[in-house]
Amino acid sequence: MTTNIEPSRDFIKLPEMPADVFTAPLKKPAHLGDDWLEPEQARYDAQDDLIWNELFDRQMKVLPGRAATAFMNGLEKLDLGKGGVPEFGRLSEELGALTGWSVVPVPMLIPDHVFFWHLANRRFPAGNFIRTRETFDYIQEPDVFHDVFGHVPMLTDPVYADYMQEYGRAGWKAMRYNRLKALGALYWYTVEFGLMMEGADVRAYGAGILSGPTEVVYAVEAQSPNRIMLNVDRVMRTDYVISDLQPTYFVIESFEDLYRQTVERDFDRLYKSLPPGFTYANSAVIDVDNVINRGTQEYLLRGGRGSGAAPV
Ligand code: HBI
Ligand code: FE
Repeated sequence: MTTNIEPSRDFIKLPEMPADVFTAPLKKPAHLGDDWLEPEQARYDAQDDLIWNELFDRQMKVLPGRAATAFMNGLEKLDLGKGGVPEFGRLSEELGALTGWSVVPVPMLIPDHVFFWHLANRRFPAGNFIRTRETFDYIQEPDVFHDVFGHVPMLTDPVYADYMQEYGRAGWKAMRYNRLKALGALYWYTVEFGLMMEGADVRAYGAGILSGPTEVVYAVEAQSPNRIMLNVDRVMRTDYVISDLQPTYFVIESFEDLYRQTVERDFDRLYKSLPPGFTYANSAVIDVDNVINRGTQEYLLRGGRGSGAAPV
């Protein structure tokens, strides 16, 4: 059964969630409204700022030559290395002048429809906390370092900025067809774990890659993973793991190409023909793929995370 509520085309109002759309149950803290926004950014102390600075320095040792030029330029434009956790007000002002995006604080993972709605309005929801020393290397929930260091520099690129907004606008349709997992795969393989060509080189632009020390090197240089040219239709049928290095990365030619592939896609047609689950395993290489490197999958065959296998 489907209900007939459609969001207004401009997404000014938070779209109502039809009762027959299944989403993960998240408990909203009592002090927040329907937009899930914190009234103000958390205050960070000297210890927190030190954690930010150490995380920043660690990334700068591995990013040059591996991160996309757009990302490195974004870091510089926004001056994210000037010490400590950035203040969202300043960040939003600078980002706003460049591409019209802002950065807004949220307490934790927020519901999909609220997340999409903020993106559709060029607001990037960022975690209102920073990891501790105990969780320095691996955290489950996206903190301010992942969200701001990983995602925000990319939003200084005008075409990428438009892609993110289109992604948010596309969310509503995916929910109505109950195909959120498929659209989530697109986010995963682009915004979080995307690679791109720069001349003859492969570089990383995905925030999940760029905000940690290990996956940057693995994604760009290791023999294990497949690297396949991105095809939106194929990617939305591909399973993904969230707790280990990726068996496959998808590579774009340019942000223009990514934007065009997404806005030109007839999502109604796609969702109608898409089975509820995923068709392709995350390590699969299929007939239609334009393969750049076929991976050995050695890292995962040796047991992956926790096995002591080297990310080669
Ligand atoms: N909430 N804070 C936060 N950050 C996210 O990246 C996020 C979210 N809620 C939902 C969500 N992402 C997913 O809908 C997308 O990853 C597809
Ligand atoms: Fe992220």
